[in-house]
Amino acid sequence: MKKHTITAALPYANGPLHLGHLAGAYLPADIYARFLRLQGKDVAFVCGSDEHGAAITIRAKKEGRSPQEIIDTYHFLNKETFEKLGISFDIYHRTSEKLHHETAQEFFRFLNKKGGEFEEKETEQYYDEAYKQFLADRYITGTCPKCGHEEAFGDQCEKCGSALSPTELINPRSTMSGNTPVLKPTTHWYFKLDKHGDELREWIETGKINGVQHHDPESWRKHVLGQCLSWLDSGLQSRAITRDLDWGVPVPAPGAEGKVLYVWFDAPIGYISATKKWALDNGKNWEDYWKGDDVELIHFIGKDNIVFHCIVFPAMLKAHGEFALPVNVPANQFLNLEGRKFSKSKGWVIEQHQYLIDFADFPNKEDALRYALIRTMPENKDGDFKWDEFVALHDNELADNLGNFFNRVLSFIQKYSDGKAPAFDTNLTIKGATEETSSTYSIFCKEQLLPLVEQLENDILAFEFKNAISTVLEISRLGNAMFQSNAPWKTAKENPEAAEIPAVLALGLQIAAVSALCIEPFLPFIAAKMRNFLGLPQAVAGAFERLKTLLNNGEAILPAGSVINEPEVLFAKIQNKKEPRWQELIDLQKTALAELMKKFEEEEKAEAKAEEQKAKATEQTAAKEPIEFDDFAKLELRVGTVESAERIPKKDRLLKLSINLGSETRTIVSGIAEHYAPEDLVGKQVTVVANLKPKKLGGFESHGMILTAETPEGKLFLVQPTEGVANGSVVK
Ligand code: B3M
Ligand code: ZN
Repeated sequence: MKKHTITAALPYANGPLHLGHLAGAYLPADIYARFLRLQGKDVAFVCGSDEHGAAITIRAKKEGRSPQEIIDTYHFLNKETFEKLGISFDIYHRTSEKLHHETAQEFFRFLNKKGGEFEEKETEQYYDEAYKQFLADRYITGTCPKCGHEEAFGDQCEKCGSALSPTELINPRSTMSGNTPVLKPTTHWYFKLDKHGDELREWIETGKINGVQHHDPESWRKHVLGQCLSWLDSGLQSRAITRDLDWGVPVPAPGAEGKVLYVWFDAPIGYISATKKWALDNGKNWEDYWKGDDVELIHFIGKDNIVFHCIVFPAMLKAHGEFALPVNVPANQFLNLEGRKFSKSKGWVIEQHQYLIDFADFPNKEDALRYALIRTMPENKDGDFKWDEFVALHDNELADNLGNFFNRVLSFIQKYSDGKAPAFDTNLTIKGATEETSSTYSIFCKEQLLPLVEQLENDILAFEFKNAISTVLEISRLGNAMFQSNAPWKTAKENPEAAEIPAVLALGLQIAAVSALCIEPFLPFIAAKMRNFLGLPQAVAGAFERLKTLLNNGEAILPAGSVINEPEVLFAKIQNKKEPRWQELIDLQKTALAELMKKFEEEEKAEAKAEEQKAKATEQTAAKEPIEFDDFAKLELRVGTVESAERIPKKDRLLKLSINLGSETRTIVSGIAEHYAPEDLVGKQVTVVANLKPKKLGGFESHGMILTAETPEGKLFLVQPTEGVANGSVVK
């Protein structure tokens, strides 16, 4: 039997996670894992904390705590929050565990011994003499050579996004001591990634491994393939996989004292050690989930981790030789918050644990969030989380569609069927979703419900979760429409004994039970509630396959006589006049963000202005190249008098001037509106460049320009003759 190994990126245990992380990797992975379990598949869904690397030590230093304290805090916070949100990991492991250290060291030892995969190289790296320590890339800041940003890191400039190496930084500084670091030689192990370039290309482009079909490359997301190919095209190079650091997995090799494995070498091995621990605790064999042809490995990640999961880790697995490669890496793009990138440092963020605190007594808070995130999931392009949309999705789709349908069916069962699943005439024809369509119960199940259920299955297996959840809502919409066209409440008034009534109720109940099961991978909390109301046990492995069989045979999920519970409202609307506090809660969130946004806009304006002034100052001081007299003589400068001046609507900087040049009057558009009022200009003499080619400015043709002197602060003054001279006089 196939083994499905599903991994979700191991988050650094250096802080709480936000909604972008949830929508990016954990929620899609959870939907997929839950669905596969419903299909009865053998699944290992593994994750855990990434507890090494500079992300942790920097945070520790900043807070004056030990790395151990940091990882303990955030490992448990993240683990609990995932549980509360229903992310159904089979294990949430930690890379600080002994088992992980051993697993990563064993992997390293194996490749080191194998030969041909690693090389030792001596290079010069930055060293902080005060701290007697080599500096990880993140410990060095300096000026970005690409954009001039003064706080760029040794591995990346966060302003312009360029990938950097520490020696490219201008004015490098150590974040430890603040001093300029010195270059010192050190030896490291490098993984010869380039050696695997051709195999990786074959695997990515054709989905084949050594000529044998492994997966269908068409099933991979375009943006993932695109990133992989651009990496391969730019040529692979060997990569250092060790670091001079005292936090991490010690390098198991002679002469490697004081060195640890690079965090991106040990972290993906964390998937393997997590599987080992889970297997150990559950009487399984971990190798079944990682080695051999029966393994279906899938990595759920955000797009910033693509290269490590599609190039580096597969190359490591391939180099080792015994491991299976992923059959897909359905990386998501990024989620924004109200149109802006999440930024923890700026406070533009909704942390997942904070959401649970803020909405503590909001009913269905977990599923309301899951639903909004699934509907805006950044599968193929960036998504946007907006509070107004959160409300609309909850009220208009969950409450009005799914909740309303479910409630309707269950209240009718109470009212017209004594709280029990009705017995009915299976040969009876009832109306379908429209007045014009009609069928028997079993035909409806087979021809209307089953195709939707199969559609849902295809969508999930193709990692199209947004489409998949729409299909579930399509099922309840169908149920609502079927009820509406049959109108059993009307029939009950006209003919309470009509055989259509139990038949319609039975079909409604069937659709309600189908939606309860189909919604489970997405909204597990509400699914559990729905099953409780229906008196169904919680969904078990293989329930989905059983559902398909029942629908195909036109059999009822709830046989006649099954006791159905009194319904309660599944989703209380947020926009609800009688209970305004939910909307108030949302408004609080919106106000906080709006205030932040205002602050950002002001800061950005001030920044732009400062930059403009800086640019001007450089322009002022920069001397221009010497020119020949002939160059100057090409200018025709003349004195003129401003006869009229007016503002140009919507052009704050421009004035339209009429200037008398003696023999003619010209229209000149000038950028001095912020320095002179129109009325102050009329009658003034100015110096005009009279032989400039006409140019369109602010919607008017400008025939020349007037000369001004600009101070370093950016103020403009007219250049005028001190005494009145005849208009048209030549300036030389
Ligand atoms: N910890 C980076 C991240 O959290 C890294 C992922 C490791 S997955 C093996 O985005
Ligand atoms: Zn930059």
